[in-house]
Amino acid sequence: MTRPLGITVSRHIMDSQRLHPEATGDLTGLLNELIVAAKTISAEVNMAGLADILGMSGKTNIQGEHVQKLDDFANNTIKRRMARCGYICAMTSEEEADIIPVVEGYEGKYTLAFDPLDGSSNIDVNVSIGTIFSIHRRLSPDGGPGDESDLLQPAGRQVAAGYIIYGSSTMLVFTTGEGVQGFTLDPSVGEFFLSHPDIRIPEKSKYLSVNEGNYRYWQEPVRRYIEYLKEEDRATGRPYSARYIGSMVADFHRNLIAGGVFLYPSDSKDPTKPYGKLRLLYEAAPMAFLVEQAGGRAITDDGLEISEIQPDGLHQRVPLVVGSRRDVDLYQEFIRGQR
Ligand code: P6P
Repeated sequence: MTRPLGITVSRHIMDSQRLHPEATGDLTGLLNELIVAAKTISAEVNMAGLADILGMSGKTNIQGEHVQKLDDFANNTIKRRMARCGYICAMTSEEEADIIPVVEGYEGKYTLAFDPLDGSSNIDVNVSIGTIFSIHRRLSPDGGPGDESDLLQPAGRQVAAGYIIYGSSTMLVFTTGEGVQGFTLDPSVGEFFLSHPDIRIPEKSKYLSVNEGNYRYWQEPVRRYIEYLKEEDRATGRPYSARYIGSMVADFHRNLIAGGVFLYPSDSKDPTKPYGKLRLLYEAAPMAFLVEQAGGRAITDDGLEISEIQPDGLHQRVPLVVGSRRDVDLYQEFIRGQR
């Protein structure tokens, strides 16, 4: 039996580009370079359990977190490939304190923010982890190196965003503003094939995704919202089921496909992190673009649209409530005192 002709991600991107005669092909080129990096990381992640790559590299990143060897590998893979791709003028990574310049003479018209391996604390326990990326059009004049102002742009101005999840299979999920497409890697041929066209997140869900270990540290409306979702009321599909892996890409992906609301609220647990743990530029912003393109919603725990926040730092943290639109709308009623 001949294998059905799958649509590769490169073919999908080219088909999308053909719909935009004004396109120069630079975004296509950027995405294709990112995809090569993703395949390289996927191969390494899948070997992690076998090779002696597990364990700490003995370094800590800007967040003060132990950097595992796979974190280093993923960060360097993306940084080295993208610094010479010719499509970006500046980068920022969760693993690097400062802006990452591109190779002189290779400056392009986009910027890249990325979390090379989110959820890396789960590497050693074989839980799905992921790479997250966010792309903006530079604001500074074309030509020459970009600067922080090119990176510090609101999520609503993203040109593209997505993630690669290294799980039971490796998937690439991304948007360029025309819906959300999902591709699954066939490692036997090294190609991503379209497996989840036009992903839509269920408008209302039955899954709650939050670390309730922080319950005592949350604002009172957050606690009341969580308690509401756990009450029994069959008419409104309650109680919700709890699903929390502690790897945002994995939690987000499950919610995107099956529906759900994910929260990482601000908490009083760590005075140095009053706004929770997640970063805006390369975690909340790309997930906000994706979820909105799939029909969902993303706000802070004060009810501000993630897409409208003007970033004030490369590693700024924001509280996040993201997922099925009606679940996030309901949260906003609690935080506005309407419930
Ligand atoms: P907690 C992983 O380290 C991460 O940044 C996200 O991927 C994940 O959602 C979150 O932290 C989990 O944090 O405090 O619940 O363990």
